[in-house]
Amino acid sequence: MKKLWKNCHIATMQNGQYSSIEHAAMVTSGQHIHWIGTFDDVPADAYSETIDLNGAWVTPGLIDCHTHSVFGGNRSVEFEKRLQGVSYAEIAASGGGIASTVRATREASEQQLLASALKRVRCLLKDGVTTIEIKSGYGLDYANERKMLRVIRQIAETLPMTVRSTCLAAHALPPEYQDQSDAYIEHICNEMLPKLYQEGLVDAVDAFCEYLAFSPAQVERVFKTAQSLNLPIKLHAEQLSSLGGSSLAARYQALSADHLEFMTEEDVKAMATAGTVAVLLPGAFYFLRETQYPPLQSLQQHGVRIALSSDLNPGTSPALSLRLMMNMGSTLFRLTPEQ
Ligand code: DI6
Ligand code: FE
Repeated sequence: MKKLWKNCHIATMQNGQYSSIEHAAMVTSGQHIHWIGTFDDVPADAYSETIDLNGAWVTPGLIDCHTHSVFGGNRSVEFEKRLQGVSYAEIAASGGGIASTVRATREASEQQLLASALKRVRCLLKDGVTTIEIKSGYGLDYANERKMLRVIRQIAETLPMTVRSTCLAAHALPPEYQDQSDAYIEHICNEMLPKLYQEGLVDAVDAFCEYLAFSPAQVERVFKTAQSLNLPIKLHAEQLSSLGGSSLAARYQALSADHLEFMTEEDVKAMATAGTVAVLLPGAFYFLRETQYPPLQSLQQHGVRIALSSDLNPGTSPALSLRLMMNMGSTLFRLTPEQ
């Protein structure tokens, strides 16, 4: 049976030009769009239902390809500290930052994590997101990474969205491995990742390549393991310093390298050649009051494809709207609305 949706604006992208249909209407049957046009031209037919959209916009479903939507606790205290001049790196060095969310996430039950994550993901869904990627990375041991990944699978079963899970066990050093980062990487590669993959909980692998997290050599170990499991990879790279993580990601044919404020021209060329997508995260840029801009001109000159994402997380981007990220992509990064 066909349904008629009326009283909306419809976003169009014909011939690469963005435009809209005003006073629009849409006819659907099942999951398919059957007809789109102005209300005056609606084909005469028997409609099982007429839905008034009250002037809403109809757009393609948005994709949020980088989120940390599952976590325990919150980091409001750190927000206050940062306003007093303490940096993200200093907070991390004193046991706060990711480590504080790890403590809260380990303490939380699967049910508690699911309940709090669903609230956040529902916000994104209401904002137009129909596909979401969610990372682990606040468990940092087998049981707690597994707990997070299981919650991600449950989100997929609960909400009418496409949900992809990414294992980010190499996000930070867990307290059990203090001063033994190589040993933790070995543990990820030999134990955690293969097991979690075999349990069907992992769709992709990510890591945090940064001076306060893991080195390119350590990340490469994780990439090799991912490759041996045939899992796609992505990387947090060049967010706070330039380590060449994005070039490394490109060498491993990564789906994307994300953040990229401190990337070099060489990194840009490597990503262009590999077809690795540049995921820019204006929420984290804004929230950290970053002053180093990702090299947009260079990315565009070399034809690197660019995506925007929320990076939804409690520390550097407590953002629940991808539309706001689009706005920030324009106001902060000078992307045109069409781009
Ligand atoms: N970069 C980020 O922006 C998030 N993780 C990462 O590697 C921040 C995660 C956090 O601070 O909790
Ligand atoms: Fe992130």
